[in-house]
Amino acid sequence: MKKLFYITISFFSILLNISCSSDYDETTVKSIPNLSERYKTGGETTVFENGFFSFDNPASNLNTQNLETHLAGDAQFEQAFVTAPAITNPGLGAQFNNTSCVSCHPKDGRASFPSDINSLSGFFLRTSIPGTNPHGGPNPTPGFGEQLQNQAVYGVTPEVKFQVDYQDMPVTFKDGTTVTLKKPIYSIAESYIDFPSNAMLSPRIGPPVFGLGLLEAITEEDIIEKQDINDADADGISGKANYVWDASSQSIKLGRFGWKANTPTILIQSAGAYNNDIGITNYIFSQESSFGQTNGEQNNNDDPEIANDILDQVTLYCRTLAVPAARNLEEPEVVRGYELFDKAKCSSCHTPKHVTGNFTGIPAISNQTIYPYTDMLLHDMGEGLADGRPDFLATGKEWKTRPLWGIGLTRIVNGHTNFLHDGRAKNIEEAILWHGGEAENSKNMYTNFSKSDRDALLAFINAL
Ligand code: HEC
Ligand code: HEC
Ligand SMILES: [Ca+2]
Ligand SMILES: [Ca+2]
Ligand SMILES: [Ca+2]
Ligand SMILES: [Ca+2]
Repeated sequence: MKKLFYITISFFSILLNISCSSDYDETTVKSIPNLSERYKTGGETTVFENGFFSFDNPASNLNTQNLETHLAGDAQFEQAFVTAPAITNPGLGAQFNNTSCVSCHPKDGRASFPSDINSLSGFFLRTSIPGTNPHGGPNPTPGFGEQLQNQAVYGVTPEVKFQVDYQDMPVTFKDGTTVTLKKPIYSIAESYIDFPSNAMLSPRIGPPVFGLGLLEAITEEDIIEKQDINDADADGISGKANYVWDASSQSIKLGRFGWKANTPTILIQSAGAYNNDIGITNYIFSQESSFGQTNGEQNNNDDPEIANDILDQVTLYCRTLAVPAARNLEEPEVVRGYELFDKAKCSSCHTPKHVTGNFTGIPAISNQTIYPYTDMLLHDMGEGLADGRPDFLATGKEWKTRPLWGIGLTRIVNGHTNFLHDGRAKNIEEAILWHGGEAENSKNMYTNFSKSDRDALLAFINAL
C-alpha cells in the first residue's frame, strides 16, 4: 500500500515535469529585491561601464589624494621589468614567471589558460613537500621554493618546464545532454636539478584584481561568523576561514586572497607577486626567491629592487579598482536565474551581500554595502578540483569561494571565458560542472534542471 502510494506520487511528479516546461514555476517572483542596491555591486565604488575597460577604473568615490596614488600605481602595474643592469625597471628574475603585473592580470581581469604552457603567461605551479614551515604554511620544496618559475633571464636555466596532460570526464545531464570536461594533470617536464619525487604541485591562474579593497575591508567577524566547520546545520556545506602568515605584521592573520585564501592582505599578495612572479625584491620580501640556488641570483647588492613607494602605490591601486555594475537584472530570464541560484544553494557559498567595515586611509572602500557573491571561506570542492597540496589551513581539496561580481564581463574584457583556479573551465557552465564535494548537491541540481532553467541561471551569472 505504502509502496503504491509512492509510485503514484512519483508518477504524478513525472507528469508534472512533462507538463511544465520548467521545474520551478510555482514560486516565481516578479523582480529581484533591492534592485538598485544589487546593481551597485561595489557600493559607491561602482562604475557603470560594460566595455573593454570595465575592470580598469578607479573607484567612483575615490578622494583626490587616493586617486593620485591610484594613477601612479596604475602606471607601475603595467611596467615590464628587464634584466639588470638597465636604466628603467631592472632586476627581472633571475627566475620568474612573467615580466609585469598586467601580463598576468590583463586589463585588471583574468589570464586565459595558455595554449603553450611554457610561454610567458598568467599560469604557474606552486610547490611544497609534506610538512609545514615554521609558520604553519607550505614546506618549501628544496631547491625550488614554494613557486616554480619556468622562465629565467638570458644565460640562466629556468627551474622547470611545465607539462599538462588531459583526461576526459564526461558529464550527463538529466535531459540527456552530455558535456566532456577535460581534467588537466600537471607534471614537471624538465628541471635544473632533480625534482623531488615527494613534491606536490598546485596550479594557479591570474584572477581579476578589481574590487579587492572592498574584500579586504569586510570585517573578520563578519567572515568567521559564516563558518560552519563541522556542518552543525547539516546542509552539507561547511565553510572554514584560512589563517595564514602575515610577513608584514609578523603574525597569523585571516587569509583573504589567492585561490586558497593563502595570503592575508593585498600588500602581501603584491609584494609576493613582485618577488616570486617577477623576481623583484622589495621591502617585504627583500631576498630573491631563487637565493642560494645554483641557477639563482647570486648578487644581492641591488636589493630591494623597487622603491618602497612603488609597492605601496600598486597595493593601493589594487585596493581601489572599481567594481563594474551588474546588468539586465530586470530581464525576466535573469530574475528567474536569480531564484534558481538560491534554489540550487549557490548562494550558500557565493553569499551575495556584505557590508564593509572601516578601512584606514581609504574612505572610498569603508562602510560600503557590496554584492561580491563570496563568503571568503574555504570549501571542500571534491576530488575533481583537488590539487592535493595543503596551504596553511586549506586542505588539498579546499578552495576559497570566488567572488562572482563582474564575471559576466570576462568575455568582453579578456576575450575568453576560462574559469576556476587554473582556468580549466571553458565557460561558466563548465565551471559549475567542476563543482563537487560540498557543492555536489548544487551541481546535481544544475544537471537536473531543464535547458531553459540552466540558461536562466547562466543568464543571471552573466548579468553579474
Ligand atoms: C606570472 C603571473 C603573475 C604575475 C606576474 C602577477 N600575478 Fe598576481 N596573481 C597571479 C596568480 C596565479 C594569482 C593567484 C595566486 C594564488 O592563488 O596563490 C594572483 C593573485 C593576485 C592577487 C589576489 C587576487 C585575488 O582575488 O585573490 C593580487 C592582488 C595580485 N595577484 C596582484 C598582483 C600584482 C600587484 C602584481 C605585480 C607586482 C602581480 N599580481 C603579478 C599571477 C600573477
Ligand atoms: C560549497 C560552496 C560552493 C557552492 C555551493 C557553489 N560554489 Fe561556485 N565556487 C566555489 C568555489 C570554492 C569556487 C572556486 C573553485 C576553484 O577555483 O577551483 C567556485 C567557483 C565558481 C565559479 C567560477 C568563478 C571564477 O572566478 O573562476 C562559478 C561561475 C561558480 N562557482 C558558480 C556557482 C554556481 C552557479 C553555483 C550553484 C549551482 C555554485 N557556484 C555553487 C564554491 C561554491
Ligand atoms: Ca631580481
Ligand atoms: Ca622557485
Ligand atoms: Ca552547514
Ligand atoms: Ca637582486
